[in-house]
Amino acid sequence: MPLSTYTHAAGDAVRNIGDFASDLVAPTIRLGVTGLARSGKTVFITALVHNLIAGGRLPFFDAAAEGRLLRAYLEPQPDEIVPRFEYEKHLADLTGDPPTWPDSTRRTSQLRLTLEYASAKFWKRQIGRERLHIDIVDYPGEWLLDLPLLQLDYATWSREAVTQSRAADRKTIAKDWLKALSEIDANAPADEARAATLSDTFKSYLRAARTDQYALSTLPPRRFLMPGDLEGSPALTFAPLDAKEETSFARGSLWSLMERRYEAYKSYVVRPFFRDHFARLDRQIVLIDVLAALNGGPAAVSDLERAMTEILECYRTGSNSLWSSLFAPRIDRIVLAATKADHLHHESHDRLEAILSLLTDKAIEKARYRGADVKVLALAAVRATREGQAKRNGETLPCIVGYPLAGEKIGTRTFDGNEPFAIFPGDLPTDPRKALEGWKTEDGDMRFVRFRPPDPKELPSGGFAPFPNIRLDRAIQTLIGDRLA
Ligand SMILES: Nc1nc2c(ncn2[C@@H]2O[C@H](COP(=O)(O)OP(=O)(O)O)[C@@H](O)[C@H]2O)c(=O)[nH]1
Ligand SMILES: [Mg+2]
Repeated sequence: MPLSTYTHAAGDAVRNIGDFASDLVAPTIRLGVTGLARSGKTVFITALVHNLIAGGRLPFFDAAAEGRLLRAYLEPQPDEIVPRFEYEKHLADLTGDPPTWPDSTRRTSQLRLTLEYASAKFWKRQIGRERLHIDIVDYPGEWLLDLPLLQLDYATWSREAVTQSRAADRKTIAKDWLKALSEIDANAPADEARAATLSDTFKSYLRAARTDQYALSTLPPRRFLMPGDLEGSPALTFAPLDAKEETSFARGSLWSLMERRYEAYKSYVVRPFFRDHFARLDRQIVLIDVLAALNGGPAAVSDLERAMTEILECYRTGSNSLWSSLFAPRIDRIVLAATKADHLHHESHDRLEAILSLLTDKAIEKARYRGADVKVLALAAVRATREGQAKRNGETLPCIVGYPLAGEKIGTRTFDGNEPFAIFPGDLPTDPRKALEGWKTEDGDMRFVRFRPPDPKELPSGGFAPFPNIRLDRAIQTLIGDRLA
């Protein structure tokens, strides 16, 4: 048996027996990092690992603050067939000259970080060091939205999908799809080319329905828009059909081909993801780009709210939950984090947290009730701005200073990525309900230009220490702090 498999299995066994670390087998914690596309997963993982390995300043992470975190290093991950999270490459991007944000990724990946620490109990007596493996699993939040499919058969899913595409607000974007659908006889003999064309038309409609990254919530299957390594495989080449009055379909009909593929999608794509990845997680952080949604207006906010409710539904672990009969999830701590808080002045960070709390209120109540601890935070894994003061109309106002990315616009000005600019982000409303109803300041949309990552050469540390961040340490403390106590 390869050593990594051995340590993994042994780690699990140890956890079951009790917290019992020895030099031979270290316990393992599986930490899930998820969120919708562009929410900041890659940047978060890179910053977290960099801070722990390079000894970043993490005052609210007890083990680090108390000097008990002795060493952190990467080790080969236990799951041989999951791609490795490309930490070195992402870090090289962020610390390059000029620094750039890492490429976007659309699949799951994994990284094992090992911590050596002294437990608080023994620290004063200076005895022993213990180890903890942290297996960090990065996966698209969109995939969680497929969970309800496991309970739907093809006929039911088809009916719902077709009804949805006929809804008033979808009619225009669904025009081509509805036309193609009306020309199809579900009982006609199966034809590969026709199945493929129909599936493509359906996917084009889904893509169009996604006005931007947030309008996702009612459009499964999610892999259609985020296929990862499965692009083009039969399990992803299906579409709903209109059964009309029909209730039975011939073997060899288009309907039965589509039905088979839909079932294959559930069995070979959705179910294994939940069973092999999701159900094995111990702790979870869900990253949420609340500011982008606020910037997109009330429709974007309510889409985000709906998507978050569906995502959080997956973490309900009680006996009545949607899927406790299918798997036995064991996540007992969840952090919901509003990312990119460095776009705001620090006075607004608590307000951002309040907005996220409100947005996820009902879903959190359910999760709490079911036994998981949930904490809401605003954070910036990599702080791309610094705070300053600037004069405007004779008044001194708090502002943030950063380098807007090349091509970003403020008013009539287009940036080239090399000039710093002071921005008045405006305060978030004190009443979070106001923010959800739509929030505009006198500066209109200029609050959320995207910034370049900070230039290591300009940091006080000269680039040798990890990037500055906002509340990253609190996230780490909540996610793993108790395991280092
Ligand atoms: N200012 C700022 N921007 C961030 C931060 N984290 C992510 N971003 C921005 O969000 C984009 C998407 O982040 P990424 O980690 O690739 O998202 P993912 O798709 O969830 O992995 C990045 O390219 C950055 O522009 C942060 O902490 N601060
Ligand atoms: Mg990513």
